[in-house]
Amino acid sequence: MKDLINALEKTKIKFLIGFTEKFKSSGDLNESSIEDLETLLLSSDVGVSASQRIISDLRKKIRKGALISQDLLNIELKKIMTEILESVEVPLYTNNKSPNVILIIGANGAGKTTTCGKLAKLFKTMGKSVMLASGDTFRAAATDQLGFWGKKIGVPVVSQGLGADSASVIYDAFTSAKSREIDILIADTAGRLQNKMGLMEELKKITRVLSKIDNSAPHEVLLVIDAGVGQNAIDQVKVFNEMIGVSGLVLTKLDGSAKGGVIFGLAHNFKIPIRFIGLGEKEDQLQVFNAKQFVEGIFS
Ligand SMILES: Nc1nc2c(ncn2[C@@H]2O[C@H](COP(=O)(O)OP(=O)(O)OP(=O)(O)O)[C@@H](O)[C@H]2O)c(=O)[nH]1
Ligand SMILES: [Mg+2]
Repeated sequence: MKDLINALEKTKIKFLIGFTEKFKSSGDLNESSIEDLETLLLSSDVGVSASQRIISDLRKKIRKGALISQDLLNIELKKIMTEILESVEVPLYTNNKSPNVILIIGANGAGKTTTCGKLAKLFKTMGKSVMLASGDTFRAAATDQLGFWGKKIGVPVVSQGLGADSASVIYDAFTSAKSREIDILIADTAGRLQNKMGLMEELKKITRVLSKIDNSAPHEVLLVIDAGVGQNAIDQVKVFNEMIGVSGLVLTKLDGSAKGGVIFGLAHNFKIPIRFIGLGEKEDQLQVFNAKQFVEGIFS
């Protein structure tokens, strides 16, 4: 919880501190302070529709014009915001397939490779056997980067040379993981934004090839999103979900970003489970998403 509170510091300053100051000056919850709150939600990257939902839920709960304490208001706000996030608090379930295949996708620099390493660590700690597949054959250092994580965590990494066919690397990893009875195969992919259609075609090919071996694979398509991109996160989810299909989200780099409020927009707009959150660069700085703790983190 301490890690989460620290990571959410900037998001909190932007939202809660601003809100407390504004409320103090107006004293009661009237039309103008409700507008202030809505503006603050918008400037905290919560997004239009999620902000409107929060405000309308709040209006229902508190009789307009009623003088209420800041504490009471915070309690109601926390409840509403927790409800939004709870609708997407669905932990990643791994079945007893051997292997479960988790495909990691996302935009350039979102934190995919780092998340692969952190996830490997998380599953290993749970007693699962893990294999990593380096499906990013586009960037020279990508395989080295994943290899570094594999060594650090102590899990095998399947890779081929630069320019190799990404789908064939992941296909090979799948057959190898199957024969070695590995529990979890985590496949990294490239994230080049400059060639969006090329990337989407490559990702589609990967899912096609995987489903040939096992028609339920990939068992999870995890879209990694950098919280720092703010509202742009909404577009990223839309595009990847339409083109590939996304079963879970990872929101990274919450530490050091003041735009963590975007999580409410993601939850409200898509209802796609948020599986994990990234709170730093280190191997143990990935947490299973917990709605209550997240909101506590902002309000603490
Ligand atoms: N502070 C912080 N940094 C992170 C987090 N996750 C990843 N990073 C950093 O973000 C940078 C990019 O991470 P990568 O994992 O290489 O991102 P990627 O999506 O694989 O990037 P490409 O493969 O180039 O598309 C690295 O410097 C990571 O250490 C996080 O949760 N917090
Ligand atoms: Mg990468």
